[in-house]
This record gives sequence, structure tokens and C-alpha cells, in this order.
Amino acid sequence: MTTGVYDKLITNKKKGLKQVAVLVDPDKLNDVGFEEIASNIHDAGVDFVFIGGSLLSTDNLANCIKIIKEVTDVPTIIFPGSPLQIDGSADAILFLSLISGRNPELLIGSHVIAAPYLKKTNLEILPTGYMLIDSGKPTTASYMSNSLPIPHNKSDIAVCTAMAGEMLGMKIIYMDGGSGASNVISEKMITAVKSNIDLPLIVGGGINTVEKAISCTEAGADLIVVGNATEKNPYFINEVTASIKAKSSSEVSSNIES
Ligand code: 1GP
Repeated sequence: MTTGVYDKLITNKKKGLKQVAVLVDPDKLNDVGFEEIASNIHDAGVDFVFIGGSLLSTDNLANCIKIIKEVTDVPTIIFPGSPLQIDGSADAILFLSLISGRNPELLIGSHVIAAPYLKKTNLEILPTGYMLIDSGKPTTASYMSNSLPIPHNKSDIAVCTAMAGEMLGMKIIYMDGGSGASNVISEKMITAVKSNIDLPLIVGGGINTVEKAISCTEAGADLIVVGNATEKNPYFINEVTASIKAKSSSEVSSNIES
């Protein structure tokens, strides 16, 4: 079933409107925290809520989705660290294939396990070529995935990997430095990947200032993902969303006028 998440992503991409997703880790907040962040996400005009984590050690996922959906109609997308993170009450799920790695479980094994459960839900399935990029220090994502991230200065490897993902039929490419990354992915690498694929490009990991967010979108990200920074400053969501939207709307307007 299609709930329109991909349509929204594609429509905004075609218009040149940059988009923002907030990543909520169900382990890191309680019910009051879920309500607060959902309200903030709603007020800020965020485009999507990603929910999940590389490693979850609570059973908060279903409750987290429930509370967020009670507060806002911003689409909820599961960003799963494992097949245990499937919940049919969200709107969509990133069906991640870790194409930067060579771990067969994360290229096909987990998908086989998840497929019959997903088939019974109404989740919109978003086949996503997921690329971990080295960000200066090991992250939970790189450790838990038992895979080597692409070196941060090897744009050619990133480009070829993204192109292969597109040729394999993925519908999205997600370049991730990992949650809490020390360094954001370089503009050079983002631009190189962007100019070699037609798919929507998601970029995340270590985006903790408005300047970093803008540099990622200017380099070619269609959607940026912000996680950790919102935990330290809840109003970062408002600042970053307002800046990204103002900048990309004014660029779209000036393109129409010229
Ligand atoms: C990680 O891209 C996300 O998968 C978000 O990263 O928590 O560093 O913002 P941060």
C-alpha cells in the first residue's frame, strides 16, 4: 500500500525544495519526551520523522510511534537497525540494503527474514541503498553492521556504490556518517554522488549546526537527517528547518523568475 511518503520525497525533489527529517531514538526518551519532540517536529514544519536505532534495548518502539502519531501527522518512517524493528503502525519503512558493506546479512539475509512480516503490514516499503561513510570515529552503526564504512575521502568509491545501488533498483540513496559522527560527510563526496544518480539523496550523521545542514543541502542532499543535535537542543529542529526551507524556497523562486 502506498501512503505517499515516496511521492512527497520525489515531488519536493523535483521542485528543488530541500527537506528535513528528525531521527527519534525510542531508547532515548520517555512518553513525555516523545510528546515534546513530536510537538516540536509539528511546529517546526519538519517533513518526516525517522524512528529507530542501530541498537535498541527497550521495547519503546510501538509506544514511540503511537505517541508521535497522536501529536502530529508528519509521516513516520521506521529506520530499522534490525528486523525486530518492524511496526505496522508507522507510515513507511526504509528497507535498507547496506551497499557500502560486504555483510550478506545486511544485503539480503535480514530482508528475507523481514519480508513475510512486512507483507502483512500496510507500511510503504522504501528500498534504500544505505551507505555508511567513515566519519572520523567508529559509530554504533559501523560496529553493529560488522562492515567497513567507505573512507571519507574516497568519493569515487561512494559514486560507484551509489550508481550500483540505483542500477539494482533502489529508490533512495542514504549516505550516513552514523549517529554522533564527528565529521559530516564532505561536500565533495555529496556533490560527486548527487551528480551521478537521479534518485533522491538522503544525508545524515553529525549535522549539529545550521551551517552544516546548509552545506549538505547545497552540496546535493535532497533530505537531511538530524538526530543527536535535537537531544541537546530541542529548538535546533526549528532553527535548521526554518533555515533550510527559507533558503531552498528563495532559490526556487529566483530560478522561476530568471
Ligand atoms: C544517523 O543520520 C542519522 O543515522 C543522524 O545522525 O544523530 O549524528 O544527527 P546524528
